[in-house]
Amino acid sequence: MDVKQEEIIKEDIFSEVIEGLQSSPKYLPSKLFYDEKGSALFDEISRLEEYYPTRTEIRIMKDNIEEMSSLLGEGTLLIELGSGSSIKIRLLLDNIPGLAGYVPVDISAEHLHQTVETLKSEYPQIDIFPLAADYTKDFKLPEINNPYDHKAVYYPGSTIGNFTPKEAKEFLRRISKICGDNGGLIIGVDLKKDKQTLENAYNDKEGVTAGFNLNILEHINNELDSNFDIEKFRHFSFFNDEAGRIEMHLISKEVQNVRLNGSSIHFNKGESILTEYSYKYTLEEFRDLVSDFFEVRKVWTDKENLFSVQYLRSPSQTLPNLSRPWRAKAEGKGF
Ligand code: AVI
Repeated sequence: MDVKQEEIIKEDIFSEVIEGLQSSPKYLPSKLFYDEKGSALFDEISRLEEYYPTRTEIRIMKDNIEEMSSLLGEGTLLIELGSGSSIKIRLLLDNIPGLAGYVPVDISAEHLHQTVETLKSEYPQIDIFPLAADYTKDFKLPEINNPYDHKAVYYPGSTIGNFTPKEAKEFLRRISKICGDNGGLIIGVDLKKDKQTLENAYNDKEGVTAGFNLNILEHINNELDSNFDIEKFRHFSFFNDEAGRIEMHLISKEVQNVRLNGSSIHFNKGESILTEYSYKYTLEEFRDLVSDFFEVRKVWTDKENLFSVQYLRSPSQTLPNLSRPWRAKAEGKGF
């Protein structure tokens, strides 16, 4: 991605910041969590005792990788949204037969570059077509000069839960277009469970999630002309039963005014900034959510039904491509 494109992505995000902080109630886009420090904090979260999703999803992937890979099948062009989920993507790269190529899509050009460099040295036989883009908006795939049979989008981590159901449907609509006929989606979906387990996962004892939440303000300070004092905010998160979601907020500890790009944002004591929703679904709720765009072909879960990995297919199926041009390419490379 060139410098200009990167600037456009930044400008888009920061106009969302200004809009969110001038709204009532206030909110911030959760993609702003992921600057360098925020990404490192998220890695830390994913190793916490209380945060069950990452390790459970990895367990489900490991236990079922053969079946997943054979369902995806030969000639797959694998597109990962939010690249570099390390162990998980490696399981797919290692196991999908005759993979036609891998397209990591990430909003951070720098993160993408690092991931691609590492993966290229580990998987010299796989063609990688990186795309720096904000996948929450419309995006176009890069030119793929490899023959392939079908596309499979990989969207792990239950990041779908960070969209509202309405946004999730809009996202699924766009992804189903990218998948096209014969395409599929492998998606991680966190499941509804007892409230205590859910709330513990977003209120860990060590305060890593609190630091992750507060870092969004530091990130804004680093990128915009603003003077948030993170000492004057506190982390608050809870499971909203009625809406079926975890909500993360930052609460202003006092009355204060914060400078933001030439204007002043006023906070009352106790006023909140909503920073994230994390929706949790039952399997039925999720099937309904996707039903306009995908059929749920297979659901894998762990023993305790904490998390699921699901294989969704575009409903309109065409006949398999019998000439299999991707195969010669894969075989030529000694797959
Ligand atoms: C990335 N996403 C799926 C995480 C979640 O669980 O919703 C982000 C997160 N927020 C707090 N902890 C983790």
